[in-house]
Amino acid sequence: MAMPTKNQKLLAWVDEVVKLCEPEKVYWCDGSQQEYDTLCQQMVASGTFTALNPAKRPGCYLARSHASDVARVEDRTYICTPRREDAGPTNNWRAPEELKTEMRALYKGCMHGRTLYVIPFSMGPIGSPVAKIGVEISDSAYVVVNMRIMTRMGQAALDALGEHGDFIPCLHSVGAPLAKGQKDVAWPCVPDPAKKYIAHFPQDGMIWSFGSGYGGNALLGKKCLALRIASYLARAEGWMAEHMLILKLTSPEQKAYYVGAAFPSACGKTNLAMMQPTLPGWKVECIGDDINWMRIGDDGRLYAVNPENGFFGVAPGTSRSSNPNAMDSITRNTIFSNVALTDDGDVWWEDMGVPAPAHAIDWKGEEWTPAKKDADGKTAKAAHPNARFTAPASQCPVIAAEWENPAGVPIDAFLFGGRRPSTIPLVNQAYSWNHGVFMGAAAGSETTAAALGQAGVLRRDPFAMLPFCGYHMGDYFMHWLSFGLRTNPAKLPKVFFVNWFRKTAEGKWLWPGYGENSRVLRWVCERIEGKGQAVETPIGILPTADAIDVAGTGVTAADMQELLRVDVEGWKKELASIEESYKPYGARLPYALRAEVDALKARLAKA
Ligand code: OXD
Ligand code: MN
Repeated sequence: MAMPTKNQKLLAWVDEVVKLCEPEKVYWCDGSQQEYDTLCQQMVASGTFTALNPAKRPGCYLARSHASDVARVEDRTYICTPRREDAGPTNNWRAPEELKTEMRALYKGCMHGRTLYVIPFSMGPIGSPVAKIGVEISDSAYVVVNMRIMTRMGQAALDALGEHGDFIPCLHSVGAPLAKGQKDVAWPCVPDPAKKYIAHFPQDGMIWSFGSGYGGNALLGKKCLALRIASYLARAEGWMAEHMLILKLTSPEQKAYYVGAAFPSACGKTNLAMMQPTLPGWKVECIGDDINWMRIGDDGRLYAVNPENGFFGVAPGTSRSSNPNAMDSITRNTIFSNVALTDDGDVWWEDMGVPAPAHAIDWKGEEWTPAKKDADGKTAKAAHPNARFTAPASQCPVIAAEWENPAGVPIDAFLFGGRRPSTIPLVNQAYSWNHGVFMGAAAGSETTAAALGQAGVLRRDPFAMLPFCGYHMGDYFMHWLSFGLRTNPAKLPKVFFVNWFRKTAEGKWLWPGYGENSRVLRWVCERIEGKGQAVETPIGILPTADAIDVAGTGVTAADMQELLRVDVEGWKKELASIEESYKPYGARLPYALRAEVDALKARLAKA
């Protein structure tokens, strides 16, 4: 058979994996629509997919995963640097050769009875100088069709790789070989969570995943390649791979601004990325909702590319009021995972903004009514809280015209944030690049009682990269700081810390959020222009009481005062907690961050 590539490294690697995993068949993906349709139909026939009602959701499918296989498994995620200390205190580490030996034994014969798919893909627009080619080998057709939406997948990526190009090998198996004549299940995986592995070998530029078929565990271009491996490469090569949305904001004067924003998971990144501003004349367009690769351009500014091609968004909570543009992106050609199936062949999830159906099939494939209770007596969820939609970015009604620009877009501002019910103001501009890095390093989110059984527990998630940094976090901070030396700091984005999640002592939200966040973004733009009513405070540059127009929002002057208050006692505690969070980094914590702590302490002491 004529091979679709002459790349010897790739051919040799596929050969080696075929010998190890012993699949029944090998199939090279071309990325065509026909291939996608055929695989989807095969999955409908095998029970993995349910085709949704074409009159309601044309070209859409629903998959239900195994109950053990519903989310990223951080405790089974490994960064396998040769030396433990290079993975750092925030990553699970295994010695590379030891884990390879352990995993090779698991991979031996693991694809019996299955097809091995070779999935060439490009992270970043094909041919962009910043794009990286990966090749995923997987025994999951679900992975193939999701990768076709999330990446530029198929022959075009192989052609870009060429005969001598290099690629990042990504090996994935659901870990469920079939004996002769054994009938397959709808969602093959390794049910025991302790036997799933998401392994990264940064020095080899290689990813091995075993036992899970869901999300970031299996779609290896996303968190594994575009964040963990890419962050490692970025440090070595002098660029940045960040867990950030990228948005374009256009003012009524038609001036465009580009913003990168990093928030921990579940803080509304996808909502902000395609927000509908309530401020008249302002427009938000989306460039990406999850990952941002940046390089310094010839003019000294940071240029950002979204390496992805689609959205893998959390469905529950997505509604016409929280994110109308996401709702419009998923009307067609979308794969839904672990949402509920309505009797008329459509999908439903909690907080979708439409009444619950009287009857549905829930994410477990069981009968569901709004009265259904779980074993613990709580109302049973129809959709899993981590249910997802996989939708082409091109279907977003506000995708920016330049979203595939191979050179990227020049970033004007970075936002960091998280869910912080107290202390942290609505918006706070950093005094300097280093102060901005200090803010990013201090990002974190407070958990809710519902999620973890303990309310008000703050989890630091520096730069929202805690689960995604492929090396030592202290070195990562140093890498961020180094950009203040790599280019003229005046050319770097201005840095802001935002907090849409402030509450009153009684637990009421102080800020309406969603489209009203455009009011904060306007102030950010004013600051970029060197304007905007602002006051220098011990913690940073805050808007004056009337700098942010809240007319018509219901936010009172007293609310605004609270949202912008410098809570000196709260900040003293905050600083102690930040210092505590630095401890694990030891000597690899850059001195510049300690200096920022000391400077802030001194400013607070005088307040
Ligand atoms: C995601 C995450 O899935 O950050 O994007 O968890
Ligand atoms: Mn994410």
